[in-house]
Amino acid sequence: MIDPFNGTFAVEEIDSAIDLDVVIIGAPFEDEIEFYSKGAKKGTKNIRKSSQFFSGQGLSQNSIHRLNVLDWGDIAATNDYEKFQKELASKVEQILNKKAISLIIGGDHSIALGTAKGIKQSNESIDAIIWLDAHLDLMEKFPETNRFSRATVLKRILELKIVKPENVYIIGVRGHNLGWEEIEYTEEHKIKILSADKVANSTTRNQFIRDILHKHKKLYVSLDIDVLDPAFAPGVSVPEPGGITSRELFEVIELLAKNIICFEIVEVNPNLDYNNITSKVACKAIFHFCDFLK
Ligand SMILES: [Mn+2]
Repeated sequence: MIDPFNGTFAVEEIDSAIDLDVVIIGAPFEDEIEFYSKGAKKGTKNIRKSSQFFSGQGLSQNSIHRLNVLDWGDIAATNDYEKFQKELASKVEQILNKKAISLIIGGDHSIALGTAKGIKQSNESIDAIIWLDAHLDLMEKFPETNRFSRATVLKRILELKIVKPENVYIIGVRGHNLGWEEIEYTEEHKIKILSADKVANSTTRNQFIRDILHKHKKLYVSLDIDVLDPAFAPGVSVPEPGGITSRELFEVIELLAKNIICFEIVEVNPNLDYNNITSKVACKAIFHFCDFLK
């Protein structure tokens, strides 16, 4: 058994569980691509460990301690991407079929394809994908001939057709690590973008979120922690200056929380971190989500 995320109970199965609010799954996978600094698969364990640093009780009446949250442990470590995705998809499917929220702790962003397959396999459906990320992750291939990597994962998810591209919202993007083909793709397919500079304007940000909530009930939120400025989250493989603040991220999560049925946090890389600050901000994102989901 693992040491569970603070405020949750470790379990080996969820079949007998009732009245679940949230089930956590650890997804400690990273690709073998040399372009990226290694370490993202250690994020899972480090985030759980860092959660012990906090009480978990926020200023509101609600908290993770007042919800029924289980920690279902980790997907078994493997370098086989197909196998990993299958296992993750099966767990996400089982959680959603029990009407609980799936909360996945990565891992690099390529795990999201497994999450999306799990949503597709389940009896649940989503109305929109919210992609919080410094990057668009919409390359056809990257690097070189690789169709399956953290830089192509949103493109592969869209091929599953769980939502139309116009129901994808990317928040916090900025240059200069974008591909021109990705930008063209967002324009052609009417993907909605709230760039990092626009997130900083609270009126613009709140209007963007209100529009999402007006149109869509059930959301899949994929949080690449590199959406934050490297000053707030230095432990990421592809740091991108000019990012959003922790406070802005928490406000976005707070507003979306009640509509989220699947939430994932990826790209925390403990090898590149300082004093676990990136793992800690990921923990706070989880605590905030729990404070506001009811
Ligand atoms: Mn990403």
